[in-house]
Amino acid sequence: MTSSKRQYEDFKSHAKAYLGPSLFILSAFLSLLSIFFVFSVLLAGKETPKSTEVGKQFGEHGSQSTTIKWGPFLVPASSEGGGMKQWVLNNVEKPCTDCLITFIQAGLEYPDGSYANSDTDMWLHHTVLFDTTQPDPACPMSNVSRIFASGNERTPVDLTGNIAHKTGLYISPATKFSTLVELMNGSPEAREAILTITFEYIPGVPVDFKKTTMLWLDVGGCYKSSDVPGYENAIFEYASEPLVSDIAGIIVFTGGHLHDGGTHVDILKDGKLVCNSTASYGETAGYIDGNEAIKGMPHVSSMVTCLSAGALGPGEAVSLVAHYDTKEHMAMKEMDGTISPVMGIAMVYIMVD
Ligand SMILES: [Cu+2]
Repeated sequence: MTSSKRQYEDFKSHAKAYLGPSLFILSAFLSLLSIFFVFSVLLAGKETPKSTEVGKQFGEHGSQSTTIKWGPFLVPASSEGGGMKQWVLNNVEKPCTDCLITFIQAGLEYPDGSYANSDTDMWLHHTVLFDTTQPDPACPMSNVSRIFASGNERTPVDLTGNIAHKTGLYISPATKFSTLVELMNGSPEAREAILTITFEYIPGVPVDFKKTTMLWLDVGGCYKSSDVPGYENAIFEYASEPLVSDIAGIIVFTGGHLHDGGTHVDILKDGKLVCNSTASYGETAGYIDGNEAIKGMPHVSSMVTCLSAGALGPGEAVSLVAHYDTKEHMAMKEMDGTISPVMGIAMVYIMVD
């Protein structure tokens, strides 16, 4: 194994080592949610001025599109901690207040504004947006609510189904946001990167609009990490526990998150498929690896999302099955050559009746 290969493969193992002790202290509370608490002291970066323009949908309701940038974050060299680092920014700027957020998409760029991705060895490994004033609907013991997340595939979340659904996430004057950022740098030098999140929103709540909530499904469950073992040259799957709804509404958006090696996430209602969220690899140049050790390796570049997955009533359960085929798609590896842990997550956004 070359040293650059070793450095590259060290990313995941280092992340685990980095997380391990703190997570141990917090006993079994091993979800991304827990990372929020553990690293809440690791404040870093500053917000840069946001730009706002007229939104692409619901212009008649005064919709606005705004991109908030956080950073720059100095992401360490690959030789220092595998190039992986996490930050949590507390009480960050909200895109709007007393408004409905209808669209969210994360991105990553360098300080000069150019695109950052795996072709230049800079990963938006994960970001999670929290409302710290609400309990999590999928995880009632938690007093912060996950409202959006993205991996490096940067899935756009359009809650309106291209204006088919008059809905959004309501942001009250009291709502407080926090942002978790986890970046990965494969370069031998520390480099800066900036997280971007683009929001579209409507001021207020127009009379014919309804509010949306989100259920987070995770093969790791509510109080455990989604990082579960991966296997080489194998077909395997992980299922989440069913999550029973206590609300009535319509699933207006859902889609999955997998790591390399994943093929699709089945999202189910009472055991019946409502969304087949398929992974695509290497669709654009940014998702073709530029690291010498694995140059040309395609990474997950998008997940199919479902913009209308039917009604959900009280007592009905949603769940997911994450499918992997590491014969078909190469998975990331640890330093010892074993396959890195994998994830299976889906966000299920429900327009509440
Ligand atoms: Cu992930």
